[in-house]
Amino acid sequence: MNSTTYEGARQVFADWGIDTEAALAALGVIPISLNAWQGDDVMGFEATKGGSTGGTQVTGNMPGRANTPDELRADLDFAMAQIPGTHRVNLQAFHIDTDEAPDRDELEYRHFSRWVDWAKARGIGLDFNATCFSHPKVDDMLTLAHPDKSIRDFWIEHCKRSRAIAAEIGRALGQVTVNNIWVPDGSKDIPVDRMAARRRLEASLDEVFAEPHDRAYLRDAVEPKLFGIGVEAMTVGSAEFYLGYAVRKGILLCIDTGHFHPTEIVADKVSAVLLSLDEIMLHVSRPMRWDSDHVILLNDDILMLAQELVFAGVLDRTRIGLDFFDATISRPAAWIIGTRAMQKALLRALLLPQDRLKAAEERLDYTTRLVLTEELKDLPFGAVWAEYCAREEAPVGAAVLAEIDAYQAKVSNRGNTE
Ligand code: RNT
Ligand code: ZN
Repeated sequence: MNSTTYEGARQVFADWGIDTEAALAALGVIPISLNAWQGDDVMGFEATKGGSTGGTQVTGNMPGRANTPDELRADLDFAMAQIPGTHRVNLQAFHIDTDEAPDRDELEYRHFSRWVDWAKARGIGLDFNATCFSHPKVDDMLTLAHPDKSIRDFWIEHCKRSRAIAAEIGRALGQVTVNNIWVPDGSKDIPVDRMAARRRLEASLDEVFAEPHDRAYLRDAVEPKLFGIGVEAMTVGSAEFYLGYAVRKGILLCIDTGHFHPTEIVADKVSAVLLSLDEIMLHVSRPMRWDSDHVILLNDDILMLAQELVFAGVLDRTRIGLDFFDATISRPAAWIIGTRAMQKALLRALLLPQDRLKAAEERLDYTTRLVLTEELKDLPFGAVWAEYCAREEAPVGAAVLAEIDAYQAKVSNRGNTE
């Protein structure tokens, strides 16, 4: 049997007791939330763009950055056409689409209604993020935990409005929108009153989350981080801070795979936190030596994470989003590579003989477990992926590159303004 064809591969998997059709059906209903900010180099569309500061850093100068919401939507349309399945788009509050010039504490739903029209026309969901960086009121890397009440109040108002806007987006689309909050707050050098800073962040968040919204349309998420440039000594919103906070409040923890010590295995955290939380959000990223936000690849970290989601049976409690930004390559290519890598990892996990592996582990037969996991690496996953892409009218192999090259040629006269 020729396993380079789908029929051949289907038989190979069937011999292992695996139904490739069931795997494809499962993969087909997993939406991935594409991080819109990959398309505009995390700059947004506000009247004054300060560039990306406050803990996010984009490098590279490939022509073709999206300088307007229309350009960003066109790029997302192109990228999504190269990605099999139906996905979502994750917006930042600075991705406003309006002729007005609202500050972050003045944002309203109407500043985003064109995004909703676009999403509705495509039948896709949207997610949302408060944007607590790249703004003059990020003072000394402090926002919600700033000692000055007027600065805290500004960001509290921004985060409240983000939640309200996300809830209204969800209502307009008839489905859940996640509003995620990440703040850069921390200290470059060793602080002497960590407790005070953490109490301020907690009190600010309590105000942000005071207003109830319909869970059918809004889910709240909070995103911890280990450290950032300029906050090397302490991040106020650390992993422990937000895990406790999310458990107490019954909200989502947003696990960014770049926000831990480089030797930590993020896949290991999924089962640990989902015993205490209903749902999690993921920002799948690729840290290289630090939280560098490289485009995700089909590497061991992603494979292990996808396998955890599948084997732990928590796909329905996990909202998968991406978080990377690279301006050294075609920006839509980054979404295409990254999203497809996540999907390929999920497909591989869905094509594994889960029951057999778990049974070996349960009887402490680690020899079998290791022989199987290594032998399974040779299964013809690629043929099943190619079949999925063909059915979804998405390209595979060199055709992906041809699509990207043709699109990049069209947008390269845009110029990266500012
Ligand atoms: C920063 C966080 C945050 C941002 C985006 C742009 O370290 O990961 O999620 O990357 O909001
Ligand atoms: Zn993130």
